[in-house]
Amino acid sequence: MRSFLLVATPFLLSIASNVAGLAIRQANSSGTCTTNQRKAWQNLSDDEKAAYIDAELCLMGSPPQLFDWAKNRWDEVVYGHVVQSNVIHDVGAFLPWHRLYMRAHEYLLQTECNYTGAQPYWEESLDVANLAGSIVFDPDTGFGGNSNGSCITDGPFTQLELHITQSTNYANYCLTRDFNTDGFQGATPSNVSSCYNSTTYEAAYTCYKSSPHTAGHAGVGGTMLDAVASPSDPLFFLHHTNLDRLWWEWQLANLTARLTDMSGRNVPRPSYLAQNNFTYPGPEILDYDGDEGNVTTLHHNLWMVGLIPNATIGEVMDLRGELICAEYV
Ligand SMILES: [Cu+2]
Repeated sequence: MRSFLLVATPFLLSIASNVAGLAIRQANSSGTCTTNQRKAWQNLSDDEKAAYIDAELCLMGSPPQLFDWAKNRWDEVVYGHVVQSNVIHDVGAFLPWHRLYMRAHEYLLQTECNYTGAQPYWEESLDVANLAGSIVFDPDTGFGGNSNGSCITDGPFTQLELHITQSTNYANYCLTRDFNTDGFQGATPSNVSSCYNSTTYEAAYTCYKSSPHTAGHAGVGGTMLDAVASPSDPLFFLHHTNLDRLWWEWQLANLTARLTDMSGRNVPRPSYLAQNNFTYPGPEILDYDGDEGNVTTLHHNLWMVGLIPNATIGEVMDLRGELICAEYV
């Protein structure tokens, strides 16, 4: 058993050693890169859904590339979130970090698993009235359904073996879900539109985080409710891509100002750290976050743990930039 104590070495190495990964940037002359046409899961054809699920299974079945302890590529994807859970939530970088993490996942599907589509999203507000009836849980075309806290028993991920928890990367456990209809209510259109009406980034990210973001985690429950290891449930990526879409819609409402509107803390509130048993982030990460103090700026570094090259918040602010290169359709 090994814990995840961060040391400066992997962080620095992951900055320096990713020259090959630069292909992720798709330079274009028009300044509007929209190669990744991200659709709602509800609007995918059965063939498109199957291609996405197959690519996820491919990642889960692929050998690791970064860490000697990892059993497969999925472990490494999950680890990227686990290892810095105490500095990517309840902070200004919350939305930008997860935007880049969604791109990392999408990019690995495309480059390592022959996936030709883009990252889909879960339009959760459509399912508030009937969470269990959502098409995303279809065992034949989707992610499998509720399991009331036990191992899921239907769908393509029933055999998924998970290895990483908050305290170890050598666990062996299963994917669980435990639906909570009340917990899902933060995804209602009225909650989403009250976040949309926020006038500053700080108000917006706080609102999106506490309403629609919490709704997806709490509504699905089980693994998704784990603040650290929730990316273990492949549905995480549809949920967070939807959240990213909401942030982008908010940016679009005043794009001139909001392509550069960044703020918030770099260190979560003590109450948030305590509530999740998170340690106070150490200098091995705070010294390299790119900001002078405890205020998040466009210079803030987003650490991708070697999955893809690191980037700054400034580089992910425009969804149509050469790094994310996406459009929500
Ligand atoms: Cu997260």
